[in-house]
Amino acid sequence: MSKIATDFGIHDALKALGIKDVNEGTSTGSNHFSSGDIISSYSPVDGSLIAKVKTTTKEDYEKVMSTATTTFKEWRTKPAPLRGEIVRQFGDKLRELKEPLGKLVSYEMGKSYQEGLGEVQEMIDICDFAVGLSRQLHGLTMHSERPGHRMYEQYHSLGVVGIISAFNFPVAVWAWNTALAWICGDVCVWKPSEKTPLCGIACQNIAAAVMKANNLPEGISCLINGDYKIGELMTHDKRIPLVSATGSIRMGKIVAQAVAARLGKSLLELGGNNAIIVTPDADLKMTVIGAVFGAVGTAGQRCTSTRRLIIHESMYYKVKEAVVAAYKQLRIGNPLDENNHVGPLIDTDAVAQYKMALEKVVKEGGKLIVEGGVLDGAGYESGCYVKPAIAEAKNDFEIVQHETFAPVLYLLKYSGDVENAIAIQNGVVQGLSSAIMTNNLREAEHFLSAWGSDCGIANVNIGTSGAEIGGAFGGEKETGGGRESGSDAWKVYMRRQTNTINYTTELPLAQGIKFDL
Ligand code: UN1
Repeated sequence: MSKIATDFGIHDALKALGIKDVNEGTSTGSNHFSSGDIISSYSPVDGSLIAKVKTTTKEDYEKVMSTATTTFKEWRTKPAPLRGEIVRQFGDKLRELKEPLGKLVSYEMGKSYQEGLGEVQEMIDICDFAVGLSRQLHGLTMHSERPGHRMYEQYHSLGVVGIISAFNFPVAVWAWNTALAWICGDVCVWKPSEKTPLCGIACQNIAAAVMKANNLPEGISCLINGDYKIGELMTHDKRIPLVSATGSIRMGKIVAQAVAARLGKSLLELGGNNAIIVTPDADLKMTVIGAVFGAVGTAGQRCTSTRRLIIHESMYYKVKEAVVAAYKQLRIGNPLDENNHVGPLIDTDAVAQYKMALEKVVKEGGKLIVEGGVLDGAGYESGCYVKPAIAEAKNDFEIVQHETFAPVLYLLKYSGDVENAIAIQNGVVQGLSSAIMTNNLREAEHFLSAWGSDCGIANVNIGTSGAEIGGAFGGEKETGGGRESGSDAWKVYMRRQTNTINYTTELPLAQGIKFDL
């Protein structure tokens, strides 16, 4: 174990979460079986090996799916509030294990410990939400056009839900899906990112303990591990009516096509290219906090990260100076050390992407005003630490149109009315999150109107990242159109059935059609 791991209590955290040196990467029911190759999980914090995970083979996958489909038949018969009680207990376990799990998230993924804790809090919040929802899976009743007829709709459990999640939110995004799926009576098969397999094992261990304590099969929550090939088995599998996938647009297009080819449902939460519009009526202090947290939080690796600042020309120099000054205060280093603001990128491939983005923006005519660069030397041995960078650019640069998962912020200038800023903001293929900083009611309402932001999330006087679980989360255009988490996102995890009941002795036909025998 490395010095950082020892100093920051990683060993105890792993122990509390039931992580061994080599972990079973596949789990269902009371059996644990994995016979595939081993994934070694290295921490981007210090480059050291944390533990190993056995991957899932095709044969293992078949065993998982047969357990999941059998378990579904049992789980769907439990009353929804009882399923909610299981989710409540799961949330309680997360409260108990918040610190070790937050620490593992921070050490395996690289986000700050505070953000690791925040991620676990997001899991707890969705559990609370799901518990209440377990008594509210309402359908509507309608008036029938025929006398003596009753019409209503109900929501039934859907089946096995496949979850593919990304490294950047290695535990919360699974929980958004799984807490809702469970109360809906579905069982889940989860493929976490191969970059954060231990977070997956930790969550599975927690879920398994709750199931065991309630004499329920662990198969309600199934885990498979491996690369995209194991994900592909799910996308092509007719036994999985819904695949919920979070990740890049490239991945989403592959998943969507495979699932659509078998007429399954997919819930996609893909890339963003999020902007904050800064109008002449913006509060400068709030703008700086929102923009800097949005751009450098999670080292720019959130799908909601702020990538573009669209600033009115009258404010441009003031905002630029303030943001550049704030970047000078940023401390980059070990994310478990709470004095640091920015941790490492996930791996050296991500560092290469970051370097390429900086080269490209200059090549396209942009200007780096906070240079960035890769850090080396003491504390930066993993090679994954980079300095957040800022470039002045134009919206139509190819690199600005592209989502680079790194702390690179583009400053764009607009003139005239807020419509011009909105046109720039909407002028990308992605449509996840957006924000406007203004104290002007007309501008704010314009931004929120049907001819305003085209994103799934539009905020006023708040940055682009850090959504609460109570709202539906997701975006439009190439972000994929899916909605997870709050509001009525639960409906995608259920199948809707319309029921019409005739309590007369006649059989009148709808639309007044006559058919006399
Ligand atoms: C993601 O980056 O995939 O709104 C999810 C946020 C977080 C979730 C981000 N609540 O930034």
